Amino acid sequence: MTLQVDVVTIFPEYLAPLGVSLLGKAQERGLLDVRLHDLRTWTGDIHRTVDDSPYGGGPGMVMKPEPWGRALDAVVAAGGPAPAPRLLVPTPSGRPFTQEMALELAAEPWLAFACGRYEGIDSRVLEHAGDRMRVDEVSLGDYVLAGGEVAVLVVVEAVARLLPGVLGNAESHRDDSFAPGGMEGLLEGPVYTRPPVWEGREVPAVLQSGDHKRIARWRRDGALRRTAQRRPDLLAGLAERLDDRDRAVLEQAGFDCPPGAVAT
Ligand code: 6GU
Repeated sequence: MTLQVDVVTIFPEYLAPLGVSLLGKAQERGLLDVRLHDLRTWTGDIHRTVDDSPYGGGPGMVMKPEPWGRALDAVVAAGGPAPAPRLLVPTPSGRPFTQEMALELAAEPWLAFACGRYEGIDSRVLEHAGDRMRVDEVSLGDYVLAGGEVAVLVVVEAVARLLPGVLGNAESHRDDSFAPGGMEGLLEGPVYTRPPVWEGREVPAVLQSGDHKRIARWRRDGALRRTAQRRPDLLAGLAERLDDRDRAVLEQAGFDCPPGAVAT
C-alpha cells in the first residue's frame, strides 16, 4: 500500500527534503507518493496574489480563499472516485501533533496538507473543506514558525517511518519513547557504542556484562530519571504503572514520586 501525500504551498522547494534519506527511499520503493503543488497555480491575477489584509484590522496578511478553494478542488478531483483525503493544516493554533496522531495518520491511504503563511488562511476555506473531508489543524508545539512547510516535513517524516517496510528491523520503532507498549511513555535513556573508553569516559560496565535482565533494569532506571528531570508531566501520567523499584530509583535520584493509584 502506498500513502499518497499532497502538499499545497507557495514554497514547494521548501519540501525538497522529502526526497532525501528515509523518505526518499520510501518514495523510490513506492511506499510513499509525495505530490507538491504551488498554490499560485490557482491564482487569477497577473500578480498571482495569495494574500490580503485581515477584516477587522490588525497586523500581517491573511491568505485569500479563492486560490485555496480551487487548489483543494483540484487535489480532490485528481483522486478520481477515491474518497477525499484527510486534510491537515499546520498552525500554531492547532491541536498538538502527537505520536498517537502519527499512528492514526499512518493508517490512512491519502493525506493532504495546506501550508499557510502570513497570519493564516481565511477560515471559510477550512469550514468549506470540512463539508467533504476530515480537517485537522495541528501544531508542533508552543512556538511560532513562519509557515506550515517545516511542520509538513515533521508530520510526514513521523508518519512515513511508521509505514510497513519503511524502517528496517535495525531501526524498528517498537522502542520509541512515545510508542504504546515500547518505552511505555518514558523518554529513552542514554545510549553508547564502541570504543569502551573514549576521552577517558567509560561505557557503563553493566552494558558490557551480557546480563540482559540487569541491562533492562538499568535502562529503565535511566529512562525514569531522565523523564523525571526533563518531562515530569509524562511521569505524572504514568503513576499507576510505576512499581516499588521504579519509585525507589526516583526517590533516590531526588525526585518526588507521583502518587500511585488509590485503592477504593
Ligand atoms: Cl504547525 N505552524 C506554524 N506556522 N507554526 C507553528 C506550528 C505550525 N507549530 C508550532 N508553531
